[in-house]
Amino acid sequence: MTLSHHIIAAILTLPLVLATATASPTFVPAFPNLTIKKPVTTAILPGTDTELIVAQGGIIYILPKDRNASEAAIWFDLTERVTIDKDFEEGLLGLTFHPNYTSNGKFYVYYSRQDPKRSILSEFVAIDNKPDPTSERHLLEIRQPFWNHNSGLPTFGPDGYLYVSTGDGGNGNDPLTHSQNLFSPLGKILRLDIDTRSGDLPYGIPADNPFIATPGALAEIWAYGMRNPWGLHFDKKGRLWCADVGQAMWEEINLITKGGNYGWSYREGAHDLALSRNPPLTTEGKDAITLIDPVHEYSHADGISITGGVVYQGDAFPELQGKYIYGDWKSGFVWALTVDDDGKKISNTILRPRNATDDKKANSFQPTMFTTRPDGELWILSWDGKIYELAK
Ligand SMILES: [Ca+2]
Ligand SMILES: [Ca+2]
Repeated sequence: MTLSHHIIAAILTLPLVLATATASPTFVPAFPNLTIKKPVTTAILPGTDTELIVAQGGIIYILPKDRNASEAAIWFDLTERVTIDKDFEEGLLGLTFHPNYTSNGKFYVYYSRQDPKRSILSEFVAIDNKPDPTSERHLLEIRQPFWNHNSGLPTFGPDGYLYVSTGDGGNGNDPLTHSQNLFSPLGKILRLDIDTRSGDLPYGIPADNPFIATPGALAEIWAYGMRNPWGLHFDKKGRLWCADVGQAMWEEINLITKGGNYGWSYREGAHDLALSRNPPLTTEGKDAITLIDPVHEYSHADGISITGGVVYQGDAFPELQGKYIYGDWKSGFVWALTVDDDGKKISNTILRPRNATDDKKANSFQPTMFTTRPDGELWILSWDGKIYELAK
């Protein structure tokens, strides 16, 4: 073999080496015998190694330790309070724990009620890690004009404030133009100080909320122009990620900044929405509105409804470290997005290919949420009630 043969051999070998180094993980059922109907999210019970899993119908279960378990114990049954007209998008949609839960026992849920149709953000208190059903304190009751786009998934920021996304109220194309309206709590990310009170409110308004001095604007608003955020996640760097479900064309991922306008329903993704019912966009002068484009978008060639994710910080898959893992509820695609510290997209790679066909029965994998478990690895919840994890 000559030197040039060696070089050719080395070149031929190179792609194989690279392929090995970047091999995608596989997605395997983590609890083969367990089905949790419409899982929405998981949460770690602070101060313990217990994990909870939220079912959209209104029950919070304890995730079994036994991977062969076929049943999960109930931690909190909210079905008497969670009332559902359309179970596709209504129900129990969020759970998060107070940063000082281990001393005050407080936790927060977001759920649907009817007559009138509304979304409720409530505080409960757990005593010795057992929820006290008499402890409910309503923080927000947001009227919902339509059954869809209720968003949810409250989460605490590193600043100790509670963030909750609300969705535009529903129907299609934001018919009531809630998202751009600073008088409306819909189509927003709200930020509350649940440890204080402002006036008669059951919570406080953080002094640095962006619209606190804007006449008529809701002081709770942190960011606006959202459609139906599904997944609100603070990463270890303190960045707030928000996946926003699109209308008919584009699915998007945003990095949320204070006071930011994320475009809906002037724009879907980074594209003007022809059916926008908003007044003409003012782009100059003191009333100029600046719309913030998503960090990343994908078209409906690749899916139909984004499922927001988390930045991976685990050890088992070093190649995923620092990447935002997310997917599409319908197509079953899962991707890993790399964004630099300035919020600029570097790459977006496929971790799991699309489902083989559009037949839902044949393709049961439909991610509803990506969550982080106590060991830093991921759960991937699926609409079929199964919980998946990554495997090599
Ligand atoms: Ca709604
Ligand atoms: Ca947007």
